[in-house]
Amino acid sequence: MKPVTIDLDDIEKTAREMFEAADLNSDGMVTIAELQDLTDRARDQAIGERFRSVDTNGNQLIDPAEFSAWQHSLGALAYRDDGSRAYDVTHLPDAVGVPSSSNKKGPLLSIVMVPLSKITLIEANTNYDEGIDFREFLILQRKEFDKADGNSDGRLTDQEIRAWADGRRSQRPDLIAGERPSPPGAQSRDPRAP
Ligand SMILES: [Ca+2]
Ligand SMILES: [Ca+2]
Ligand SMILES: [Ca+2]
Repeated sequence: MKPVTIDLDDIEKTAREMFEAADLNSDGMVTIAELQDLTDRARDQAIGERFRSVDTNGNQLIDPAEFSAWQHSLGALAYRDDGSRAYDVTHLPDAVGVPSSSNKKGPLLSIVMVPLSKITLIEANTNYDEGIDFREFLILQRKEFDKADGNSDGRLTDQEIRAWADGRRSQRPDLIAGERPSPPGAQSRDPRAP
């Protein structure tokens, strides 16, 4: 079986999907307000789902019997076996990650690609305007790709990605860059360059 590798086309295609998912008004720019909207929608959806699960007869009201039944179920389920809270709305997604519908490359892309969050937006917004365009987002993703591409052949193998992720976890960026040193604060490539 051919091993799965990631190339820049995969990064660009997936970055495009993430960007379009966050660009709610499709104007080619992702703003903080749009990311906040996405978080709000996720929260509203979670609350809506919770409400519907309690409102068992679906009349849009929670009557005392339904409330009591819900509390009862909470008693049994409030804590999972591992002690974590089963009902926790604090872990809602606040970033757009690699689409879960991605093909078999998805798991590797998820390791190497940066989710589109408010922090990402600030980091990628190199011209300090109201948001990031796709080019700015792609430059950020390519930086990560280049860091992970230890042998600089334009393809990421499973091993390269995992080695890079391990290095990132252990806070040893000097080991990640491999043969090609890239000092902190190195300039990103000029997008206007040929
Ligand atoms: Ca927009
Ligand atoms: Ca910008
Ligand atoms: Ca490589």
